[in-house]
Amino acid sequence: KPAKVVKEALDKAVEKVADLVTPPVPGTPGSAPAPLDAPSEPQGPLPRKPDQASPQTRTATGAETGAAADVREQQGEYLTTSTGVRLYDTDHSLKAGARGPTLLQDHHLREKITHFDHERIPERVVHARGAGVHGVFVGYGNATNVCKAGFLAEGVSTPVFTRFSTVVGSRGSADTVRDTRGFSTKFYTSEGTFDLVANNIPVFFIQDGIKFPDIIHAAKPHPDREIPQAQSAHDTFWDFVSTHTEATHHVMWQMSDRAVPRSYRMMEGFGVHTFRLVNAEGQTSLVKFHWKPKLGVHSLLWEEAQLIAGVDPDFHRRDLFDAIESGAYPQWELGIQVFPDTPEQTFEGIDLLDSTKIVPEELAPVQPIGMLTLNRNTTNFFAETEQIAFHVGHLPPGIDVTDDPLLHARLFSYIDTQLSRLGGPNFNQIPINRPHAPVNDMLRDGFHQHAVHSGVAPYKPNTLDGGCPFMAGLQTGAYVEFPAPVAEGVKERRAPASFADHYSQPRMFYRSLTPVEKEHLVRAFTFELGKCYEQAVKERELRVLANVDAELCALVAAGLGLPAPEATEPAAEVAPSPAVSQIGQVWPPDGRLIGIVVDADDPASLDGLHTLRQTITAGGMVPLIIAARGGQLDEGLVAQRTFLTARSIEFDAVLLAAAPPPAPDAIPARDDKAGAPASAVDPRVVLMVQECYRHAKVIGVWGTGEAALVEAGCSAGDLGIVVGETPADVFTEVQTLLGAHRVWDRFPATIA
Ligand code: HDE
Repeated sequence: KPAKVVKEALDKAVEKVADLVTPPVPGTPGSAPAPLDAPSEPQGPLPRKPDQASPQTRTATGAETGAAADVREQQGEYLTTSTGVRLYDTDHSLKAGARGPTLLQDHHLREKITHFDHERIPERVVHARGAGVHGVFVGYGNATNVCKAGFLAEGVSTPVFTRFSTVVGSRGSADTVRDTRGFSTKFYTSEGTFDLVANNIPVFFIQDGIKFPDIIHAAKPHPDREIPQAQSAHDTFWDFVSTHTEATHHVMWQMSDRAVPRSYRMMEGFGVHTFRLVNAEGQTSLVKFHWKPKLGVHSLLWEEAQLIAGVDPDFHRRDLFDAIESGAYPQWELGIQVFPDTPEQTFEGIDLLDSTKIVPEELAPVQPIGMLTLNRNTTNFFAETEQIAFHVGHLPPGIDVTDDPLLHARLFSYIDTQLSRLGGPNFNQIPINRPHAPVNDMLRDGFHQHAVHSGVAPYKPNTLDGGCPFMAGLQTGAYVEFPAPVAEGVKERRAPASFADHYSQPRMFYRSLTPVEKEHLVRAFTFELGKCYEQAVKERELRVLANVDAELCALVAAGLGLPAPEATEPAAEVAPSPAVSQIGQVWPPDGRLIGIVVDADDPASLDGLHTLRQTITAGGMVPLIIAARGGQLDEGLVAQRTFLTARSIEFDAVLLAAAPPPAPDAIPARDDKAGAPASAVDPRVVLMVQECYRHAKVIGVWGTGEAALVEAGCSAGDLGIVVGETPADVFTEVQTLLGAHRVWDRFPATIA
């Protein structure tokens, strides 16, 4: 009898499972809707894209783990649980009947939700918003006389990962806010990892790392209601920097165009601190690291940056990924300024341990020593960009630190922060962080230990593991700290006297800018201080600016409607450093976006566009056709943007092949009832021309396009407007003008 009961129960269960496994007929009661285009058969993995291989990596034991072990394909044959059990349904919880309660027994439900609940990790306390990509660094070989690091030798190619970031905002904040940008590069060298954790501004807010929490607390949103996000235009920031005057030099750079880059690809990078290099003979030099972009240094205008923050908050991230996807690999030369390693550690009177000072390039030229090419996008943002962990202490033999007190706090901070961000001490075992040099450490256990360490003696000295591992020496590649003499004195909390000059270099910076750059700087100060509520804060910052430069102070004061105070410190004369200015050179227009406005209903506006597109692409730029509607316009010509999706801020130059009439989805720009004639041109095209003009962008016109120009209040004779008969003629001149980035002369000269 019992056997019969069991058999009946089993049969019932099998029947039920069979019911569940047989997919219900779509459309019948209780069935899920038929999936759209979902594959009905299990599929093998899709062929991996060439860029999907993870870096060649090794575990902490030194065992190699290749791409195959680390990259998990989404398109496996069957969906499984995390323990590899195949699943027959992931859309319905296990319930007591179709309308009954959910059963606690449902392991798949609980595993899926629990994992989801824990998907987020703490964001970086600073530099939370970033974008990272892979690349390669090739040494020129000319640095071997000052540095023995193998990756700098001629032709040596080293895989790298570079992460660009803003400092203040959260992970989801906009890319184009006014802020310093991070520029961190991990070199996976064969002698161990080298991290160059740099910024796009060559100086820092503070001279001693103990002040870092203060400046960051001041810059972050106000603690009571957490606003503003990713901005320095608020009282706490200006309260701090106006009372902590060593920040002045950094603030000058941050109020300049440097803080609103056009693209990550068009930024310089600076190691900020002075490092010590050691060559094969044991001789040392002091150096500052620089990244010089092949595309030049270019910025947005403040109004553009603000518009982009709303229209396309991912502007920089998208720009970087699109460029790499299209094969336009951004490049930078790594350069060094080299100074003799003297006991004073100064150069031409500039204290090399003071991170608020630069050494002007006119005094110590930047010598290129290798080339960085970023050529591969990430496969998984979280696994790579989010989990990468940089550390200024990751140095290969040949690169050593100096006694810069800012650098020393960083040597502590970066490892400490990863403990909470990446959940334990084994973060260097995460694939993106794994060194490419063999690892043979005696670090054991801890959260997320991936290595299965063999042996019984993870200590030294030992006999039980045969004394392994052994110590290297200078000849066998050991990292030996340079025995630099330690400064004499007593223990004290005090800065050297040479750190006290807070105004000469800010003055040098201001006086090195062109009039239009000075004007942008004045406007930035006026904007940011204008956003402050506390009168005392504004007045105090004006007193700081009075010590920098009287003209600067007077202009900002005028904008704020406050009296300009007198300087309280004697102003030493300084020689300008033209190298800090961004204007005046001609750069390749590679990677620039060219918008072309056409009339979808006027075939004449498409004449010559095939050839024009080819010319633009061949010149390394990206043509984007803008029309009233999307889709095919002509054989091989597609509108990539519509008047609804396009905004001027996306383009470096705009070409008008037509003056399209208002499309049905346009909101009328004028009130016809007031008697004004309705615009003959789509108002969004008119706005695009007006914004391009205001933002000093080149505008090219042919065919009926001139009517759009006129409707926008511009005319053919205006600066930087190229009118011609054919697209080819017009574009040749547009391309030449793009070399200067903007039509700078369009800005009224209000400063000498
Ligand atoms: Fe950082 N900084 N920093 N910093 N920093 C971090 O480390 C810190 C400083 C920079 O893309 C944190 O992993 C202190 C100067 C970049 O992942 C943290 C001090 C420069 C990045 C930290 C400084 C930088 C960071 C947060 C004063 C330019 C992004 C997350 C002594 C040369 C790295 C992390 C990435 C990130 C601390 C000053 C650049 C908290 C204490 C100067 C580019 O450890």
